[in-house]
Amino acid sequence: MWSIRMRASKAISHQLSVVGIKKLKIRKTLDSKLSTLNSEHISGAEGICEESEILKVSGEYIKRALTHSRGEPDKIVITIEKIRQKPKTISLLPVATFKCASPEEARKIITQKLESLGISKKAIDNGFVVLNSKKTMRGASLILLKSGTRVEPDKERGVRVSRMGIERLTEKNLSEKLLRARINTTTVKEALMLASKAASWPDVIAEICISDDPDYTTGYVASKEFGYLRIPNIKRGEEMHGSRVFFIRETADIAGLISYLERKPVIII
Ligand code: WAQ
Ligand code: MG
Repeated sequence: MWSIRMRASKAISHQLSVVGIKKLKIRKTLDSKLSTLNSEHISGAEGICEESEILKVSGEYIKRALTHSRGEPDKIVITIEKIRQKPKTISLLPVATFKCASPEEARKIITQKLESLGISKKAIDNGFVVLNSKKTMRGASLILLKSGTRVEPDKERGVRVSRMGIERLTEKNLSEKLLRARINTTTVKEALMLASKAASWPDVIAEICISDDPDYTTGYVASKEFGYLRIPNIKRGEEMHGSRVFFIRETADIAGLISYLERKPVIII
């Protein structure tokens, strides 16, 4: 088994003028610093596949990076890594779609769902600050469900859920099920897999997700209690912000949680 990850970004350093700096050498160092500090996330993807599928999957990821609605990247990084650890097997969360006409209604639905899990108003409000922030993260924020404290170590990057795959037969059944609901897209499948992996960790109580793609306005709230609940019109079209937030137990072992989300191979059966 192999883990494949893609990350596409665009430098925004040239928009910040480094006025007055004439010496080329200094300017070059500064530029390269700025380009890592000020690169905008365009898109990312992660999956697990067999060796025979590596070319196909990485080709699909590169195509996705090059045709993304968030814009044209100037850097695409593909990481292909052999997985030595035995994957853990988990199952998919059940899927349902809410009726929802606006972001305001979405917030009400989500708040009510999260409060029913014992997540505090403060934690929910802090979650929405991250979700509505104009600064898009590459990963997710971790929020303690009572105090509302943000605990991910890198607030610009967030925590990236990775290394999840799905058994062929399970994927086939899922596709058929999603097809009947007319939502058989890579976006839905990948989001459902991500949410299922995150929910499989005991300290993860719930997740909210809003896509950062300007043309994708359906988000979700997920938990092992109520499954994966899709919420149409969670944001207005054209908006470039979006994010993911995990609400975690106040007593969570944060390093253990991050290690599970980022490194532990998981196969959905
Ligand atoms: N791990 C953690 N956070 C991530 C990851 C990841 N692997 N991938 C994306 N994010 C965060 C990051 O902050 C992005 O800005 C944000 O989520 C949105 O990512 O059933 O497409 O890839 O129709 O734009 C929801 C599907 C689609 C709802 C979500 O997210 C449905 C989507 P995007
Ligand atoms: Mg996106």
